[in-house]
Amino acid sequence: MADVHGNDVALQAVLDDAAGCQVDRWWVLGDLVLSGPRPAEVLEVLRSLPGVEMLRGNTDRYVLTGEQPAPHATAADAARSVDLVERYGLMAAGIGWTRGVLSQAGLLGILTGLPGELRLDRPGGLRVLGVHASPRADHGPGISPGRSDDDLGRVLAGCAADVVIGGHTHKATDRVVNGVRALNPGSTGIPLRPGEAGWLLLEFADDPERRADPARGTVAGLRAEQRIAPFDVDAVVRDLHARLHPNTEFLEAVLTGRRPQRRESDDS
Ligand SMILES: [Mn+2]
Repeated sequence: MADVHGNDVALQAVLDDAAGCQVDRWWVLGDLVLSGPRPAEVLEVLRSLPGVEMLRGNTDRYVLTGEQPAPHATAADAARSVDLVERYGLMAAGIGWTRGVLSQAGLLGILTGLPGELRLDRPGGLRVLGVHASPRADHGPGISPGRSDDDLGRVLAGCAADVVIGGHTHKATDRVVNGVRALNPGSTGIPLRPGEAGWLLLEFADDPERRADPARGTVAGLRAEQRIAPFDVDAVVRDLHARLHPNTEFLEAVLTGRRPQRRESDDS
């Protein structure tokens, strides 16, 4: 999973979908808490998953540090534009709200301890790397279907992995670039298609218990199945209102698709 963004309804939909899939290990690739109405509940559920490992996304970093997406507006920009000041102020309010909820629940420390990447070395030699956006970066252009092979290949070069899985762009992806399989599960909590939580089911061919079926599209010793779990968008919107989330208006528009997410999103 990636980019759960504090959406407990979408998270539960994914877990319900996964219930029949014999998942024995979860990776959660960052942007765990910011934006949705239930950051504490999401963290509690995530950390209880079997074999779970999580990493820190850029918005998890914002919750810890108060930073906002670069490039920052200059003082001169801000002096010229009330809208700009309002936008930064609203973002700061959302970050502060999330930090407050997690502090109150005693869960902020979970974010502090998160690593920047995850690694898994399979018995058969397959090396798997989990990142938020791309190797060594939790923001900027990430793994997406639209990025050129050259561009993506440059970012993946030297990553010492056969498979790289990243989130951040919210765009489900399955490509092979310069022999590296690049995957993106799409976003669980703020999917591009409203109400369709994304996640990725991986099955390793070297697992003696469950041999992947070559006829089902195993590439580089791995079968990856993009899965979609429908969830109740209106329930999330109602909860944002009920919880007095400071970004409710903006998030309602994004979750319902009335306001599209940025096309080549740098900081989802
Ligand atoms: Mn992100």
